[in-house]
Amino acid sequence: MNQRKALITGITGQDGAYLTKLLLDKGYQVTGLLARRSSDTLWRLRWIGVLDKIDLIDGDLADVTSLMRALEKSQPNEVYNLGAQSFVGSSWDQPLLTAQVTALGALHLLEAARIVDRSIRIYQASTSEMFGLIQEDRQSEATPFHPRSPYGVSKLFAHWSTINYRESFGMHASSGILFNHESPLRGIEFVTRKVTDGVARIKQGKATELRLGNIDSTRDWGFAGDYVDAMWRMLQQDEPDDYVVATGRTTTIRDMCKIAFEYVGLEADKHIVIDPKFFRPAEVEVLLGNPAKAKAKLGWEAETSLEDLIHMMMDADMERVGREA
Ligand code: NAP
Ligand code: G4F
Repeated sequence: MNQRKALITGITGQDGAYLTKLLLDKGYQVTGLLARRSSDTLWRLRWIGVLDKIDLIDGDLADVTSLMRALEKSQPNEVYNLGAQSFVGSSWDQPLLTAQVTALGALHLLEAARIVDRSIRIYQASTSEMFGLIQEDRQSEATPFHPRSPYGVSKLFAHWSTINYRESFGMHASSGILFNHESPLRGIEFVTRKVTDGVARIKQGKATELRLGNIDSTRDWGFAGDYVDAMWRMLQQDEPDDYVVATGRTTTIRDMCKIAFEYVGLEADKHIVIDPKFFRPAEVEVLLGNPAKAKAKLGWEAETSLEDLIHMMMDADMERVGREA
């Protein structure tokens, strides 16, 4: 049988690293789209041990011609569109950039695939941020959307574009509505990693406080290593579809912090400082996913508890902070 080929946009991000590892372990030939940056963005691929096993092609989601060239060159069976301006907080400061990359970038990719090879299977990285001001206590594929940020609005455009290309052109384009997922490879700007890095610094005497915004919001957090498996499963189905991927448990930021502080014998209340700078113009107060469809149709379930996830991230950050001069 021919070796299966995958192209990943956003390969240098958290999910890109875990997905690359998963696909290589399954015997895929993996190519990544590499956006031009002035500094090194390959650290995650190095950390997870895959950098010398993949091909990288220069390209950018904002440049449809680069996407067409990447598809022509890599000739993938499957494309995973993970590339995005993915930080909600920045999306109010850079709404147009967010729309160009996160919304139009997805449409560029769909259009490039329609022109180059309609049989390519496409995964679109949709998000629970699209639920925003939640319309149901537990959000499923049938829950109406109400995005609360330029990022959420952009992702909703990409989500509906994916459905539209499936319905208009019969393309195998699926959308994973993933709830928050974290790991030791999470960007430092996101709250879990900011917390595990901050707690490690306090424990090692390199900081005394951790400045946060709204710690009363709740999130349904899972482990990125579990979630990339759901992405792959979606593209193995006979028919394309949309799936919520979540744990079904929601926790406040405050309680997530406690898990991290208690792991190293510290009290969260003594170190957390609330800083209005980190509050958002419009908050998503609660997210709680219903992953029943993913379980029934994909045979997928989250395997890692929030406690195990935060402990894993704490171990990695204690080690990283300890190595710093
Ligand atoms: P991430 O770590 O922020 O990675 C984003 C990736 O997108 C990076 O590789 C980044 O490249 C790339 N990128 C940014 N601008 C680009 C452009 N103009 N052209 C091409 N690539 C570009 O995000 P993640 O956590 O891995 O998430 C993966 C995807 O899932 C994202 O689309 C995100 O919005 C979505 N999502 C994430 C979660 C979550 O909880 N993690 C939940 C739901 C959905 P550089 O490294 O060069 O910046
Ligand atoms: O960690 P966050 O920045 O993640 P957020 O906004 O939920 O977005 C992440 O998950 C989405 C899926 O739902 C993805 F689509 C998206 O790409 C990204 O991966 O913030 C989580 C919560 C928010 O309520 C925020 O207001 O934590 C609150 N928070 C409180 N203090 C903070 C902070 N968030 C950050 N980043 N930094 C703080 O100091």
